[in-house]
Amino acid sequence: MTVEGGGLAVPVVWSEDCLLHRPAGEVWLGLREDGTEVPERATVILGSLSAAGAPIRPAEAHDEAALLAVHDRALVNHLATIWADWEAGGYPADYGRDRVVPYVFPTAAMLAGLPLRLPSATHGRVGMFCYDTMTLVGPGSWEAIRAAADAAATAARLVAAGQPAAYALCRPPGHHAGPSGYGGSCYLNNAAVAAEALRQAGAGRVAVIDVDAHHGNGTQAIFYDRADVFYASVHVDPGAGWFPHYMGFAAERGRGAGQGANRNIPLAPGSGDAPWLAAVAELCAEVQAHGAEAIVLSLGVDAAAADPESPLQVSAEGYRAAGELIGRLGPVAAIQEGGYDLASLGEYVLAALTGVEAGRAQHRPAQDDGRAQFSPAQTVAAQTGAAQAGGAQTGAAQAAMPEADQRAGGPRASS
Ligand code: SP5
Ligand code: ZN
Repeated sequence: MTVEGGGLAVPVVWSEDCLLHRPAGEVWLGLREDGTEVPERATVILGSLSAAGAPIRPAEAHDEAALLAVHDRALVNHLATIWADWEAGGYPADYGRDRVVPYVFPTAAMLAGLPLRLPSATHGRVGMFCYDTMTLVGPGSWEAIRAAADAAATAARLVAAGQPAAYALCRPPGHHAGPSGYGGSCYLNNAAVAAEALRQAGAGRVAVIDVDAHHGNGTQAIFYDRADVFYASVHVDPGAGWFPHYMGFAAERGRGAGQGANRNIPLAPGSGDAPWLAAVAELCAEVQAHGAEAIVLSLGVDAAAADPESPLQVSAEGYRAAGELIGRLGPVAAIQEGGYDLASLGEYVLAALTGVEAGRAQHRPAQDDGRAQFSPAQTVAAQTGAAQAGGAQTGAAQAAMPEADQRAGGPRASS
């Protein structure tokens, strides 16, 4: 999987609409600051991958069903309509509030056992969906949120269609967005959309490996009760004082049918390549044992040494090595998450994808009959019987792929 001249062959799925989201800051500890989740992040990454020769593919429009597979309708409707409501309510023009920010949160402590009601006031309603003050909505936000999810679904489709790996340059990021709420600079969960798309395309079991510096609480929440999607994350220890503060602990191992299908490895602030790569290797071993047939890589590069949002100290070579370990597991849909140091962002993403590509070249599927894109990683899954179930689903999914193409080319559901 190399291009002439040795460049990066992994397709990069992209939409210019991802630049339309301009949060214009974040409110942190009561003060509005510039914020680090800026449009330039995407242009820097795109420039780096383009210069490396990667093919750029347009994000294909998907209908609402792709979003509703992992999110409540109430959240999707809120995100699709809140800016129009905010503007119609005169908040920007009459009150100087140029972005949507919540101020009241219906926490368990506030509700005290009473049922959650939808507030009549627009400014009262925001806190029902947005769980922090750092995740602002403005005029182009919904178009970008939607484009990022489309890019993720497109990357999953490319992988289901036989690409060894594909990368979605998603912005805004997604792994902090849960079934019914958003925060942490994330709105809809792009990685979850990709994982669900891979399941529906015939992968019997999928794993999300999350190497963003922060715990992906949203992705964990979406799949916490499910055995078919394993969530695995290495991140800075929330117990040491880091976002998202309330989850990401090692004791969180899944629930009900999903018991054992969730794995968190929190690291001490200051951790560098050695402990971080050891954690990635451990996550890979667990993903393999789970029998995942396809991998979603939540590729945040904010564990970079120079990143302003995290105290981890991982090098670009560390990210390359992680990508290689992950690429060996099976087909990879990589989804951009965080990463905020504009000077090194492009180098880190390129390093990670270069590693993924190298790992994919080393991958030897358990059974290679020339048609099955999805097959369980190694023999562990075969022992559990997952191999046969996955193989049977794969054939049907590939037969159905032209239909999926037609749907992807259809109009977006209007908001
Ligand atoms: C996707 C992702 O990486 N989201 C990161 C969310 C964590 N943001 C925490 C922000 C804390 C405030 N940052 C202040 C930086 C110094 N002004
Ligand atoms: Zn992050």
